Amino acid sequence: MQSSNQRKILVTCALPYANGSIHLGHLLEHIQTDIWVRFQRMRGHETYFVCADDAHGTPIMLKAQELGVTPEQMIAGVREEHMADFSDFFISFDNYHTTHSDENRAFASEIYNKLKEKGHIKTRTISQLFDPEKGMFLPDRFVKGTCPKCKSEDENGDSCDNCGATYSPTEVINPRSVISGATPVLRDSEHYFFDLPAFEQMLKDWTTGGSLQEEMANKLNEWFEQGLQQWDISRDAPYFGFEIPGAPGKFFYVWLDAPIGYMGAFKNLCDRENIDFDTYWNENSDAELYHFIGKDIIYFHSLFWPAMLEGANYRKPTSVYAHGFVTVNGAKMSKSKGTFIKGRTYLDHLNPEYLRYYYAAKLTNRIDDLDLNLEDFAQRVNSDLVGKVVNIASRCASFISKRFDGMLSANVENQALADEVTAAGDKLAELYENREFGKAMREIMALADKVNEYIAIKEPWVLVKDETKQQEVQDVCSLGINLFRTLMIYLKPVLPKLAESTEAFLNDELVWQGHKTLLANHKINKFKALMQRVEMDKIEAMVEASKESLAADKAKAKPLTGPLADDPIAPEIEFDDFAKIDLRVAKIVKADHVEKADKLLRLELDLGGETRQVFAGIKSAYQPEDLEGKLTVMVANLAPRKMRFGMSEGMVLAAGPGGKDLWILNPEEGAQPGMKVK
Ligand code: NOT
Ligand code: ZN
Repeated sequence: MQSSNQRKILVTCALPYANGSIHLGHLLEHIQTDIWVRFQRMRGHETYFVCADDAHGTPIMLKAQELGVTPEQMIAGVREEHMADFSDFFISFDNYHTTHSDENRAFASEIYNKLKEKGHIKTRTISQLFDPEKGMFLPDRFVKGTCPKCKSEDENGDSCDNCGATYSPTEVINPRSVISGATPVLRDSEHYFFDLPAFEQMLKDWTTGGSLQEEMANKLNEWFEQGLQQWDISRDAPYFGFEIPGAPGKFFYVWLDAPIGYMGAFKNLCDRENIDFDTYWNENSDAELYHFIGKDIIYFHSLFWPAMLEGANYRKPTSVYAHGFVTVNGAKMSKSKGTFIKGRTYLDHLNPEYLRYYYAAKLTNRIDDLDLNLEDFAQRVNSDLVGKVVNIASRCASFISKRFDGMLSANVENQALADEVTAAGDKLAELYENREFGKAMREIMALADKVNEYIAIKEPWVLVKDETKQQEVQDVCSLGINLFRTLMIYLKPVLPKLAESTEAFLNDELVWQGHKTLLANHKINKFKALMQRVEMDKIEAMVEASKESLAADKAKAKPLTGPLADDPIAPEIEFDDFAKIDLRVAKIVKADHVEKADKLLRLELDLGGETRQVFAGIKSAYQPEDLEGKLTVMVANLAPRKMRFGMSEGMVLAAGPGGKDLWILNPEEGAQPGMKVK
């Protein structure tokens, strides 16, 4: 739809780091933004939505090293995973790029060069902790030691969890490098700084002139009062990022090229789809630019970023919209409680639209935290979506298809009710526009209540028994279906998938303007169940799985190094799991070939009185006669397994990659069959 009041809107979400999975905290932001974007698109505005992985920095470099892959390999894999997660939550990006891209390198260099030309880049030598073993400067979070204030041991390099003090890593007593354990030394290096204070007046004007959230404007005023500081934008090699033009061995700090990544992601889209980049980014652009972010990164988006843009002659954001953090069941997301839930784990158990709706129902346009209470979540989704909205359709649909061949009536049975539901459109649009999604959801559910009441009073299931009331049945149910349709138009930004199924059912595309009209003399399709109820046991299974998936991750982070690096250690187990395994010394009393088996030998093992038969895959390395009489180690309490050749009653332990290189474990003489191996 093209009209004179069509807006041009570019929207971004914060860029997730390329070294971890998407979790329900990220998803609050992506869902919030996606709802807003889908709403704008439905209203006919030219709206682009871009995001990217934030791919640079020390933690990403180190994580890749730990995994024994290049950072490029790691970030490519993570980006694939992130894109799949977002797409399964119906986040409708026009582009999902990476900050490690040619576009981003070009913009970062260009912006830096412009700032430098204008004298906004300063250099200064600073002294920082350096890991002499690893040969690198240590970011604060990679230093640990004793708190200089309260003397608590093993505290962070920049703050103490015990007494809450903050300090510089150089003040830490007995500091050590988290990476190598070495004692860091102080070392000088020249750093590049962005002259933020030079932009103070511009930032003040931007703060008061724009449409910033009140809390954000207050926060900015606090920062202005404390005085703006120069910002250190360089890091020394080794660093995974972009080298600073004209400064060999110096790299842009990840936070410099992260926001520029918004431009890089959009440029990549522009090149692909022939969109004019400058329309959105030049100094005098009349397009709108919005960044949706979490409250923890306001400083970067409301100070550094507008100042960098101004200094490099680009437009500044129209606004920056911050949200609070997600808590689960009233507490910080916790790995041990299983409430640190990854997007993928959620998807393995639950419908993504439940979460989209629940977040929408609780979102305001303020920076408050949002609690995902899992019982309330189930209850809310079941009562609102299944019990109210979808219920309208399921109560009316079968009468229309069975009695009236799927035809909706030409009459409007209750004009006042129809008008009320239609009239809500303007107010709902305003609420969506202002990101008051919770209020919008409450309005919509109040309308759904009214429609349900109407149907309950009319009782079409009673009317239908009276042959003279058939027209009324058709009229009542048609109005019910029509108002369900209007409500689904209103809900489409939140529930795109349910809206799609509704479109198929109604034979009608749900467009925003459609809320002003009703379908008359219109044929609909057979009703199929549109949404299942949330089941509490699925939620419990998700929480359980979240405990597991994190344990597995912990083990993944500790692969072997050296020649066996391609044979990673299995996920971590608890001591209790280990204690379940009963290892015993066993004597091989007999060994034979097994007919038709290429890998197996049949062993008879003496466990100090008891004899077991075990089929072992060691034929490539041993002749049966060489084994007889030897001691080895077996898992004595493994449940017997029926194999093609007979029962296998345990397992013998062997080491090696396989083939000829395979050795059964061989306790020294003196060990007795049946002894426990500890
Ligand atoms: N990766 C960052 C984070 O906190 C967000 C970067 C957003 C982009 O997860 N930047 N800016 N400014
Ligand atoms: Zn302390």
